[in-house]
Amino acid sequence: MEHTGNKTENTKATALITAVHRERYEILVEQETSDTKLNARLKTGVYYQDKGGEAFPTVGDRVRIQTNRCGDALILETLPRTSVFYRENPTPGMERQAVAANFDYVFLVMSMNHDFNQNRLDRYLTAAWESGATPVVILTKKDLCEEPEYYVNLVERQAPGVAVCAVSAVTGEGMEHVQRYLGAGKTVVLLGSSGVGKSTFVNALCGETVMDTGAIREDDSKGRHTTTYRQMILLPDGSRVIDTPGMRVLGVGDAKCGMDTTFSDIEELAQHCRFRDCRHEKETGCAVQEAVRDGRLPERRLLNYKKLLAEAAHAKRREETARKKQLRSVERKKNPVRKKQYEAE
Ligand SMILES: Nc1nc2c(ncn2[C@@H]2O[C@H](COP(=O)(O)OP(=O)(O)OP(=O)(O)O)[C@@H](O)[C@H]2O)c(=O)[nH]1
Ligand SMILES: [Mg+2]
Repeated sequence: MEHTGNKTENTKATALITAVHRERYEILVEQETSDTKLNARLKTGVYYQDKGGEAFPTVGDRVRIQTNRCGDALILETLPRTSVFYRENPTPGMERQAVAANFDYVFLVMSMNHDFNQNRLDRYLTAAWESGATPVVILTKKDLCEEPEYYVNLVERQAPGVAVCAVSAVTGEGMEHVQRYLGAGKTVVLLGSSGVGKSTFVNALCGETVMDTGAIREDDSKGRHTTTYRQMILLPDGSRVIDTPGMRVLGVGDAKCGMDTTFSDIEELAQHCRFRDCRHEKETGCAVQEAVRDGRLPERRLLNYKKLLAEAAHAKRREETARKKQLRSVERKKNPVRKKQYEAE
C-alpha cells in the first residue's frame, strides 16, 4: 500500500469488489505477500454528490480505497471497466446500475428442461455481447435430459459461432469442456433464471460446497431464488466466478452492438430491403418479411428482434433523461448560484 503520510495515517490502495450488500462492500486488497479481505463503504461525498448510478461499484470492479489504522476502508473511485452489465435502476429517473464488471466470459446458463427458452437466449446473448465480453452457453442438468443433442443443436443454429457446453454439475459430465474458459486471471459471470443450477455449477467447479443451492418446483422447473446477492468466488486454479441471483427478466439496455451481433442474420437481410428505413412490417420489397415467408427466418425470431429493439430504444430514452437529471443535480450542488436559479425555475 502507498503511504500518504497525512495526520490520520491513511493508506491508499486498489482493491477488488467481491460482494455487494446493501451499503457494505466486501473487498479483496491484493498485496504481494497475501490478499486481505476487508469490508468497505462508499465515500459519500464522491459517490452521492458527484457520480451517477453507473459509477457505483459492483462485483468485479477494481476500486481505489483508503484505509485507516483500524482497518476501515472507504471506496474513493471506481476504476475503468473492461466489461460491464447494467440493469435499470428501480428508482424512476435514476441512472442504470452496474450488475457485474470486468469479466472475460458470460456463461449463459439454461437447463435442458422447461426453463429452456429461445427468446430468453436472444435476450441473454444481446446483453452478453453488449457487455463487451464473450458469451458461452452452458446447458445444465445433462443427467436428467434424454436428448441433450436436441438442445445443443437448437443453440448452435440460433447462435452460430457461440460456444455451447452441455454439462451435469451432479455427475461431472461435460465439465471438462468448460475448463478452457477458466484459469488464473480469468473471470466469468453466470447469468440465468433461478433454479437452472448456477450455484451447483460453481460448487462443481470449486470441488466443494461454497454456495447454497435449492430444489426447484417439479411442475414447471422454476427455482426459488436461493442465491440472493451477487458474489465472486475464487477457484483453486486462480479463476474468479461471479454467481448471481436468478434473473428471469434481464434488460437489454441501449443494446445497439449487442443487437447487431445477436441478430446479424436479420441485419444482413435488411441490407437488401428496398427502403433503407424499412421497419420490416408490410413495406414492399422487404427482404426480411420475404425470408419469413419462404421459411429462411423463423417468425418468432423477427418478433423477438422487434420487441428487443423497442425495449432498447425505450432504455436509451430513459437513460438520456436520467443522465440529464444527474448532471443538473451535480451542477446544482457544485454551483450555489446555479442552485438558486434551478430552485427559482
Ligand atoms: N440432476 C441435476 N440437478 C441439478 C444440476 N444442477 C443443479 N441441479 C439442481 O437444481 C436445483 C437448483 O440448483 P441451484 O444451483 O440452486 O440453482 P441456481 O441457478 O443457483 O438458482 P438461484 O440461486 O435461485 O438463482 C437444485 O436442486 C440442484 O441440485 C444437474 O446438473 N443435475
Ligand atoms: Mg444460486
